[in-house]
Amino acid sequence: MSERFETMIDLLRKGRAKEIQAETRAALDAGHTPKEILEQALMEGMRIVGDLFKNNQIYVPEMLIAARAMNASLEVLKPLFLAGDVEERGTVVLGTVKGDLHDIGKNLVKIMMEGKGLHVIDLGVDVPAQRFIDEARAHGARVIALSALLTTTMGEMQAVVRAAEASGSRDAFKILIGGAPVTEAFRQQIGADAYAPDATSGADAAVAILRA
Ligand code: B1M
Repeated sequence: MSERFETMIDLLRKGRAKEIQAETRAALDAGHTPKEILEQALMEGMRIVGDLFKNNQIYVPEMLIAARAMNASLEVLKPLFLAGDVEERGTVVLGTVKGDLHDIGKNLVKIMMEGKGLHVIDLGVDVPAQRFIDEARAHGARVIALSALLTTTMGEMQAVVRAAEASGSRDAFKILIGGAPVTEAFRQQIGADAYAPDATSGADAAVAILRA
């Protein structure tokens, strides 16, 4: 790994938002692509932060400041993932499910979807099942995209499938799910329509649904 990415991971771990922004710009100037910076510095850094937390070497406040630093770096990268004149391809309602406050993966999914010309209604975090259905109806969205990072909240994805069924509008939407604990087997188990392992394939899956 490059020395610069090691420095960025260290800054992420320490939650140094301003400094990591400057390093992000410096990495771009040095010729690193946004994708390399995202995957090799930011996501690798968050993986390390997660491992430190699991091993009780850091606690929630440190995870929180690392997340803030990641968001600061993403602010620099975001415009570079957005394409210029893309034709609008349809609307997606996106959010992190009820009980879950993790939003970095969701924010990445949003960036990648917008980069592919999708109009994204971002409902934020801790979103109750019925709200996804209400907002999708209100905005004429054909895709409901759900993120969950906790094994204790991924069950909420099934609550969204059930809410769509109960509202009599299950066929009006395709439900796309993703997040670290989520798998294709889980998708099948809860009767969602699509699963994506990362933000880019999440955006591709939504485009494919809206094109069909
Ligand atoms: Co939390 N946390 N956290 N946390 N946190 C994890 C997820 C954990 C794995 C850490 C660990 O123990 N190793 C663990 C979950 C264990 C489990 O359930 N199996 C955990 C825990 C336990 C908790 C708390 C319960 C801790 C506590 O309070 N005791 C608590 C829960 C709060 C709540 O949500 N109710 C908590 C809190 C927090 C913070 C608030 C401090 C902070 C989040 C801040 C924020 O998001 N604004 C935080 C953080 C930062 C993490 C880690 C370190 C990093 C998560 C992250 O942003 N990763 C995380 C450890 C880890 O992930 N290794 C951890 C980077 C991000 C780009 O990846 O979100 O996975 P990710 O997104 C990926 C894919 O999953 C996918 O695309 C992205 C890549 O391209 N993806 C989708 C995501 N959504 C998608 C949707 C799609 C498609 C793909 O389609 C719709």
